[in-house]
Amino acid sequence: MAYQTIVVEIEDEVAVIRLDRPEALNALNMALLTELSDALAEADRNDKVRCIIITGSEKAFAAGADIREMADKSFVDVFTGDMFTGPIEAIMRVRKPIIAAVSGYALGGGCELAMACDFIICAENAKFGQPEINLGVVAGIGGTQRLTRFVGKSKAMDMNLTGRFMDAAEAERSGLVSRVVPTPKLMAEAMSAARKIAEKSQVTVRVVKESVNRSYETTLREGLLFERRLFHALFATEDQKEGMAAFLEKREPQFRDR
Ligand code: CO8
Repeated sequence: MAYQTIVVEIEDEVAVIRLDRPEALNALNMALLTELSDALAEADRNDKVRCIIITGSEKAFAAGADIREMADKSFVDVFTGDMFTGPIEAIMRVRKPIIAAVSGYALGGGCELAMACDFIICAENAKFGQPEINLGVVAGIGGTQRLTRFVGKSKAMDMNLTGRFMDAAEAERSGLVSRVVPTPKLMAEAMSAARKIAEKSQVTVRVVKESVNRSYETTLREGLLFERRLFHALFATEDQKEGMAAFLEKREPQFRDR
């Protein structure tokens, strides 16, 4: 499918979705968010895709929601239109793993988009922030909620109240990102992580994603029960037999996703 604001490439069973509005530092306008939702749904359906990467340019992952597009909207416009709800829910519906590969600015909705992915790998030049307060608004898709869970209350308050940016080293120290890599190596590292995931049993991959995500939605006791039952259930798969047999026979497993 031809898109105007994103570029999608599939390589080695990995769909790379690149945000592509360089003139606005990949600001998230409705056209981009709609195309991103469509591309994610398409990648989720495509049997040849086993992992997804969302990335931007070297200068910007995304500098936030498009301020030009939002500036003149009224409360009624954004409330009745339920602004941004559809696209962000479309991301949450994707069952395949999504890696955010972040270089440069990930601000406002850009930081929130990265946090809505399953994990973030960032380049040394990355800068994360929730500067909505400078515009007279508040974060709208997770900047006060997901960020608080990732980095704790103190840093989330600091970032949302002062609008300051967090650099890559602080983001890694605080648990916002899983790894920081040299800027020129960002895509190679993200692809390597995605390829590793693509080699695993896709049944197990989905179970991992569901189980980790469940930890955000439930109590520890319920989450542990959910995890244990999924662990038990995986003994019904051929891939569990293959994985354990391969270990004992000292060979690489040949998973068949069943
Ligand atoms: N929206 C629209 N255009 C933008 C945005 C944006 N968020 N960010 C940058 N641009 C445009 C600039 O207007 C400029 O365009 P032009 O050349 O036509 O004037 C171009 O991109 C380049 O930007 P700068 O000249 O400002 O580049 P600098 O390198 O000087 O500065 C910064 C880079 C620091 C990133 C700066 O552009 C900036 O502060 N941008 C705004 C960051 C921001 O406030 N983000 C939060 C937006 S609000 C938001 O995200 C609400 C989230 C709610 C839910 C979202 C769901 C998706």
